[in-house]
Amino acid sequence: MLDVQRLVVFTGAGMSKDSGLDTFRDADGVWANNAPQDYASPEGFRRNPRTVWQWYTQRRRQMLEANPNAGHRAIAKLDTLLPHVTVITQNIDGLHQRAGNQRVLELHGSVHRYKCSKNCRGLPTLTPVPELTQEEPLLCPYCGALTRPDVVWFGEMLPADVWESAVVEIAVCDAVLVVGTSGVVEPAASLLWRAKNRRKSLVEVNPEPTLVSSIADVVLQGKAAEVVPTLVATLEANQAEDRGG
Ligand code: BV8
Repeated sequence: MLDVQRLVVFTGAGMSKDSGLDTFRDADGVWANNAPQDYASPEGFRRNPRTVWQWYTQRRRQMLEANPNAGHRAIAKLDTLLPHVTVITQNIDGLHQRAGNQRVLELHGSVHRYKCSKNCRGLPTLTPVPELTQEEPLLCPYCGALTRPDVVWFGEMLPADVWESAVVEIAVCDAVLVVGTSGVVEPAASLLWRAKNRRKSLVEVNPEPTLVSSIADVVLQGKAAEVVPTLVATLEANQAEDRGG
């Protein structure tokens, strides 16, 4: 990462674990007690809109109460150290933005945005964010259909504009720092194989081996909140040394 000008930081749920938010596929993860098809699919929402609405409201409450951890803050610091940093995240918690990163691509949307479940205006009709006390899905102010979180559920396409931007950033970057993802979910993970095929340097930070480990040039085993700050501090020290001649 020393002579990197354009860096992509690709993150998953493990990035926010040190902020107290559960991952999905760890033993104590979200999917351990909640079937994804019931809570993170259009069919699940159609079957039980109230249940899915309340589940996301509860997660939104947790995400609002959580704070960016040292790993998020170190990634935000990269904005001041490198000319072009793009965070491509699968997370919906908004913690990278709260840490201060200027360019964040949310592949799977955001729990802090809501939209018409029928996308009645062609584009997602973003409606006002409901109160945390709202227990029933609000109705779309334009067509009367149920509203829902503006997140990407299983079987749904990723937002085309975000996806296209992510593909471009991977194509033009010098390196990818991959933090806290199992590399299981597609098409998000395919961006990492695109980077590999284009001979980009891949550095992975994760306490466990993952599908990504097999294509990473460097695997740093450890927690995001511990390893990423050390990595960024090393980069900063090397830059200072280079300036010092
Ligand atoms: C699509 C919603 C097609 C928001 C999420 C069979 C049937 C149907 C579909 C498929 C299928 N097979 C494949 C698919 C495609 C499917 C998919 O990939 N399934 C997987 C499970 C096999 N993908 C889709 O359905 C996608 N859409 O394909 O559409 C299509 C095409 C054309 C036209 C129409 C449709 C949509 C995928 C998005 C689903 N939405 N979330 C929400 O509620 O959050 S996915 C969910 O997984 C989250 O977004 C999450 O971020 C993402 C990826 O998981 P990770 O972030 O990697 O989290 P995970 O728990 O897995 O790993 C955490 C890691 O952190 C671990 O490695 C752990 O070791 C590490 N860790 C732990 N502690 C720390 C740490 N790291 C650092 N520090 C720590 N302290």
